[in-house]
Amino acid sequence: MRAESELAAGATGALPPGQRPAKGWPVLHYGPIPPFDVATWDFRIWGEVEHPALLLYDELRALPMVKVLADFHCVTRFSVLGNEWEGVAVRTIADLVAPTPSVRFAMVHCEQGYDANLPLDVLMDDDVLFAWARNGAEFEPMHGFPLRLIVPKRYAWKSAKWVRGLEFMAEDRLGFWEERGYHNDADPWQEQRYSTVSALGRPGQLRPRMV
Ligand SMILES: Nc1nc2c(c(=O)[nH]1)N[C@H]1C(S)=C(S)[C@@H](COP(=O)(O)O)O[C@H]1N2
Ligand SMILES: [Mo]
Repeated sequence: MRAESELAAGATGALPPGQRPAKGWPVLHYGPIPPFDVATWDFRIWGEVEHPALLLYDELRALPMVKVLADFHCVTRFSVLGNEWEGVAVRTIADLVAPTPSVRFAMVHCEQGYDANLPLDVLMDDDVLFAWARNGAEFEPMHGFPLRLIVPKRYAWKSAKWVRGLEFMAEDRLGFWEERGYHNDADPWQEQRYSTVSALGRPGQLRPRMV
């Protein structure tokens, strides 16, 4: 297990442009909260890999655990600073399946068809993890239990909740919000919020729904 301090650089404590600190930890997603059944849940890893894998819940939780201290920035302008995430490093998952040299992108697949795409180098960053707990407490269902991706250096729609699959890909494909006008790269420090500007000269109107 890696020491927390080694990974503390994932949190800058600073606000990217146009962001404000949230009160608490807001809940934001499209659609209903999916039910979780430990008996039927699994996590599938496939695509351009040598050894496709299927992890059951207990198998996931038996993998080596990491903690990452990192900030969280939603495109709707709230940020949650200084979270201690707990879960499994993406590297650990990748080592199970051995991605082929052709892999340059990945898609994270979630319950109910939500998905999000990332370049391989972004996914493999040291502060990216598949998480199940924050600040010492397992997520409530609304925050993505039993498993969500955390990508601290990208807007939080890439931090997909209720993950059920990871697909390694040679070519890029757009995920759920990327198809609906959000920026493919989504770097909050560069304010890469939307891929298009509307005729009114304002950013696109698509917004996640607050529940
Ligand atoms: N499966 C799924 N994951 C999702 C979303 C979603 O609609 N469905 N919304 C994203 C968005 S836009 C944000 S800001 C974060 C919010 O996470 P939180 O509710 O834990 O704060 O979840 C992301 N992950
Ligand atoms: Mo978001």
